[in-house]
Amino acid sequence: MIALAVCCATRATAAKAKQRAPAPTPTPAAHPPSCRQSDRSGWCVARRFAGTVPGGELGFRFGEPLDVDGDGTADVAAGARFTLDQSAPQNGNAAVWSGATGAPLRTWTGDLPDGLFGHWVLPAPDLDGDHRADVVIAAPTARADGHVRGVVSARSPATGKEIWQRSGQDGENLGWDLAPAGDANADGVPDVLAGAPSVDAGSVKLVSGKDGTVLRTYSPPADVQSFGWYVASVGDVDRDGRPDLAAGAPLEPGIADAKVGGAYVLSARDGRIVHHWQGTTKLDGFGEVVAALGDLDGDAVGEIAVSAPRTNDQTRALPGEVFVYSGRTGKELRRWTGTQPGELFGRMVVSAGDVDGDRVDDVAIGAPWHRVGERARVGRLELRSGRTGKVLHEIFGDEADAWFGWHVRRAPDPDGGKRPALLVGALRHSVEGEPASGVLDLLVLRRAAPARTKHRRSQGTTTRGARRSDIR
Ligand SMILES: [Ca+2]
Ligand SMILES: [Ca+2]
Ligand SMILES: [Ca+2]
Ligand SMILES: [Ca+2]
Repeated sequence: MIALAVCCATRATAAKAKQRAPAPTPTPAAHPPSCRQSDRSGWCVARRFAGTVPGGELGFRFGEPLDVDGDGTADVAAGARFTLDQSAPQNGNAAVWSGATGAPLRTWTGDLPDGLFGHWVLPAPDLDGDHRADVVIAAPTARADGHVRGVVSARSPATGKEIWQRSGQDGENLGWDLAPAGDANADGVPDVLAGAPSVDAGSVKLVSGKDGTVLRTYSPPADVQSFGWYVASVGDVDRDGRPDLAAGAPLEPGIADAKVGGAYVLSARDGRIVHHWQGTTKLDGFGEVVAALGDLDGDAVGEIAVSAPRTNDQTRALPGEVFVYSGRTGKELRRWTGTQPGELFGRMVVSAGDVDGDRVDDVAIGAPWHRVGERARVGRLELRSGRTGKVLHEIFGDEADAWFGWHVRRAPDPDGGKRPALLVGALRHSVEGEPASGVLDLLVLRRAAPARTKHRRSQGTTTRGARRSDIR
């Protein structure tokens, strides 16, 4: 209501103000302008990738763009998991668009009824040896041998062909979440973490990027349910030289069996639990998203974010929270709360890279149900300084029921420079009047020209050994 009042007061007086005050007033809660239509500093939309399936919800989960066609510009891949095909429901589709031109490069149609093909579309560095990036696509409710198992497949955008396919175990929903794992088995091909949260405690599989073989299964010792709902590779927290992994278990029972949710960091080497955190109430949704952050406190180990978006709060009275824990000690370093009840703050959290240029990685947090005036579920993205925890930027969606900020990933500067860039999904944005088609906006931050140029030796995003006193 406050935003609306400010908005309308500004508009009502705009005609009078125009003549005596030529400087434009920034519109509250506005979506960034197109980079082509504005040369002002701040965030602008370099390109919008629009879903083509009415109700398809493009971009439920997507990865960082990579160059699939070898033109030197990273390309965007995402799926619409609710696509109807041949009158069978929710077959889904997945597509790759040229980052340079916006043209579609490749589209795959799911052929597994109710499979939710395209639920996750993860670009991966070259898997089949043709020196071009490929994609890994999840259909987590797909059936195989008559059972719901989940199917994950790798495909080449260059040829369209399937490189490998992997089915999960009976009922486990393999591929509910995906994350890059780096080259874990040192065979020269990058591997993938795939969550399978729906059987027993739930698990995370390390899947070979070369042939889809399950190299290792990670699971907690207790039956916490839903482990692997969300997964992230988190860098080497136990300092044994190998990157480790984090996983969320948002239905984990706590005291009196209330599903308070949990989150874990496991050693990649032996599956040992390095850290375990729990939510406090069954409303939390604690562990729905976990993320690897940069080293925010200067102890040379990256931190872990865990969100509690309050998804289960049917009264929509709670705004959601994001917790930042020390990767080294597991201690809570920061706790951030949303700005509006029911906005699902933390339904997405991810490292945003160094947005403000202070060499410490910053954090992007989505609140896809944020209301703007009378418009419900417009969505909001909040950028927080990794160094100070302060809000650096707020970016809003541009229509009601857009769900802007549902999913977010870093992206390379589309012009090949070093500007911060983010790929932000608005899951239920309309396209040409068709609701819930979904769009992805590639946002770029243009900085004001600096008053003077400082010589900078390092492009690193961490400041080693510099403990920051503002962190608890
Ligand atoms: Ca390209
Ligand atoms: Ca390839
Ligand atoms: Ca640290
Ligand atoms: Ca920063």
